[in-house]
Parts: sequence; C-alpha cells; structure tokens
Amino acid sequence: MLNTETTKNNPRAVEVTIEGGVAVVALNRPDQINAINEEIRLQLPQALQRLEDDVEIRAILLHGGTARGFCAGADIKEIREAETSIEVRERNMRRAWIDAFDRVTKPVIAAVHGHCLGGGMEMALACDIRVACADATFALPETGLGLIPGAGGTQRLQRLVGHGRALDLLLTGDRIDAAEAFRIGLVTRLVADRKNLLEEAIALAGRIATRAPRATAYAKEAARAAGDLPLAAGQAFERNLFALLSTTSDRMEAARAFKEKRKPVFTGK
Ligand code: CO8
Repeated sequence: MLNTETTKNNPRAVEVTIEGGVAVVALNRPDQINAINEEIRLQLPQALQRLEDDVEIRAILLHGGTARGFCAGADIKEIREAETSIEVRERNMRRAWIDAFDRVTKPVIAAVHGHCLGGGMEMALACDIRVACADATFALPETGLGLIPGAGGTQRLQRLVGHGRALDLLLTGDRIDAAEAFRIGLVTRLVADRKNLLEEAIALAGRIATRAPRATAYAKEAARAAGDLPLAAGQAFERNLFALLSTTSDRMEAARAFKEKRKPVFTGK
C-alpha cells in the first residue's frame, strides 16, 4: 500500500492548456524533477483520454513544464509499506498507466529538456515524435536499481533505435546527450536553446494540427501497425485505410483547395 504522505498534495501534477487545436500538457512536479508518482500515474491518463475525446484537439504536446528536466523517472521516494504478492501484482497492473498513450489516436509530441530518465524516458518513447533541447540527457538506469524498465522501455526503444543500441542503453544505464540521441534516432528534432524549445514544439504540433485529422490518425495507426505486422499484412492494412480516406470530405476538400489555389479547411469528416 502506498504511503499517502507522498501523494496527497498535488491535484495538478499534470496541467493542460489549449493553444488552438494543440493541447499542451505539462508535468507539474518541478521540485522533484517531475518524478512519476501516483498522481502523475492517475492524472496523465485522465488528461490524455479527455484530449482524445475532445474533437477540437488535433495534436498533443507533452513537456516538463518549469522543472529542471522532462522527468527524472519513477518517484524513488514514494514510500511503500510491506505488500503481499497480490498487492504487488495489482500495483504492477496499474503500471499500465503508460498504455494510455497507445489509446490516443491523435499525434503526441514530447518536448524534452534536461533529465529524461527511466520512466521519464519511457514516457517520451510512448510519444510519436520526440523533440529535444540541446541540454537533454537520456538514460535507463533501472538495472542499477535492481529492476528493468516497466513502462514499455524494453520494447519501444528497440523498435526505435535497433537491438544493439537498445541493449547498450538498457544494460549500461549510461546517459547519452541530445546530440547522441539525435544521431541514433531516439529524437528526430533538436532545438539549440531551452527558451525556444516549447515555442518550436508548439509550432510543430500546430503544423501537424492543420492537416487532415483523420488522415493523420490513420497514418499514425498504420505506422504503429508496421511494428507488429508482416510486410504483406501491413500493406493490406495500409490499403484499407487509404481506401477509407478516399471517401472522406477532407480528401475532396484538399483536391478542391488545390484547384482553387487556397488552403484547405479540414473538418475531420
Ligand atoms: N524520484 C524522487 N525524487 C527525485 C527523483 C526521483 N526519480 N529524481 C530527483 N528527485 C528529487 C530529488 O530527491 C531532489 O529532491 P529534494 O530537493 O527534495 O531533495 C530534487 O528532485 C532535485 O534532485 P537533485 O537534488 O538530486 O538534483 P541534481 O541535479 O543533483 O540531480 C538527478 C538530478 C541526476 C536527476 C538526480 O536527482 C537523480 O539521479 N535522480 C534519480 C534518477 C533515477 O534514478 N530515476 C529512476 C529511474 S528508474 C525508473 O524510472 C523506473 C524504476 C524505478 C523504481 C522505483 C522504485 C520505487
């Protein structure tokens, strides 16, 4: 059982602001470098689900707010009393909080600065696009704590950077900087300056948000399926999604707008 002393005081461990069609989600435990405690494990999935259900929202941006880093991993200070094996199992099932990312069909971007460690790095891995500031550092220190990543890290990292590089990070716990993370494809965009990170990430999310929402969601769905499906099955899946999109109003609108030399206005229909 969790000692409530460590969890009771912050109803806003996750804060959401809306900028046009972009939802900006900030982790908000700055004093603990956004260490993931029960509040974050509860509030983040709730926020993601709300944003998924809101038709006005077309892209989601996750960042570390005012903390010195994106997230320093699981809250190591979250004190637990002795637990039975059933309690441990049930707690582990709640770890499925990270699955909330997989239930979001909209694009999710992580804007990473400073420490991005353990569970924090797993959160970034669960996003679709990672943008990093030059001061970002990444590591999976879990084996040094007698554990392994438990929020998808062993699975997602390998899919992103390949078997060898994933094992190097998993087995050593070594920290890599933003330049190295960019080199190996862990992040796809770098921002030199911390003060521009959020602005540039919001601009990126905003650009994605102007595109046809259903096409964006299907592109994400197809790309995710590529990690699981054999090539032929993946191509068949892609063709089905393509055929569905061919029937949408947004597809017609894009063609009309091109002909009329204007910007398309997408409705998601
Ligand atoms: N959990 C709880 N509090 C944290 C964490 C954390 N992961 N990281 C930092 N903090 C707190 C510090 O305790 C400190 O709080 P206070 O001011 O109250 O003492 C505050 O944040 C600032 O931290 P530092 O003073 O240490 O700042 P530094 O700049 O000197 O160092 C570091 C920053 C390098 C991030 C350092 O704090 C650190 O090494 N943190 C731990 C990182 C880590 O190992 N995270 C866990 C990764 S593993 C994981 O996420 C999954 C398995 C976790 C198992 C948990 C078992 C319950």
